[in-house]
Amino acid sequence: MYLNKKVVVVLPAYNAAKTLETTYKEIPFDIVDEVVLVDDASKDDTVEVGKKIGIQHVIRHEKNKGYGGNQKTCYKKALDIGADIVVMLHPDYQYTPKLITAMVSIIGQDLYPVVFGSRILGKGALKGGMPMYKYIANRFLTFSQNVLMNQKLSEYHTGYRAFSRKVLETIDLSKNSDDFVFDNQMIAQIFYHNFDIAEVTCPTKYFDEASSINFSRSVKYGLGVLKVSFLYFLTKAGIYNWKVLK
Ligand SMILES: Nc1nc2c(ncn2[C@@H]2O[C@H](COP(=O)(O)OP(=O)(O)O)[C@@H](O)[C@H]2O)c(=O)[nH]1
Ligand SMILES: [Mg+2]
Repeated sequence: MYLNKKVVVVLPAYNAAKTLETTYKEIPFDIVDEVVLVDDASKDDTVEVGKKIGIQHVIRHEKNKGYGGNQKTCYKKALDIGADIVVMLHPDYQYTPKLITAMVSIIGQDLYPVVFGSRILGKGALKGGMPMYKYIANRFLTFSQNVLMNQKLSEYHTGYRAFSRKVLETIDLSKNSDDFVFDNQMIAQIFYHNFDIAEVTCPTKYFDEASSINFSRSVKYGLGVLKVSFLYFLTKAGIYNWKVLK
């Protein structure tokens, strides 16, 4: 609990057996109440590891739904078990769980309803080994998105995010893609409903288990996020009515 608010960490997992325990052990259980692991039909023993280390809620998709589909299950479960603050953390140990305390405190003190762990604030990304093409793409996409959405985030692509219950109850995640672009649609919905997003600097690590997305999937993702920002721009300008935002 943090200031009487229930804190739930959700772990959207796909083939995370090797890194799950290390990630889980670093979660600050002095403030985190419960953990939800959603396994998206992994080919390894993610579920067995999750149960062995004592994660309270382990859910398995029988069929692979994708990263967005996985998160839909995560947030639904977190709200069902009464979360007031939800932190989404990748179980691939790319982002340190030690930052959860800082992120939760920003929401818990009612400063901001959403907090992102940013790899781009500061110099963490390249130092942590982010491939140069991903870094350049991130910077280019972020610049374009800030212009189109009239916002000022340091990046739109981090996998480390915390939300207040109110935000998750306000936006309609069921309309979003089941693929990676889900994350970006969620940001567009958050801004559309006039919630602000805070950012904290987050160290990041790139190693084999922490990064599996290849070049062609990255390109598909890049085009997808530009489309999201463009539809957001058109909807805000009253030229188009993008139902996902509403
Ligand atoms: N549910 C689901 N998650 C996936 C799939 N492929 C990758 N992921 C997850 O998506 C997240 C981001 O992928 P990752 O390879 O770490 O990308 P990177 O860290 O941005 O290079 C990780 O938490 C992966 O476990 C998939 O097919 N289904
Ligand atoms: Mg990763």
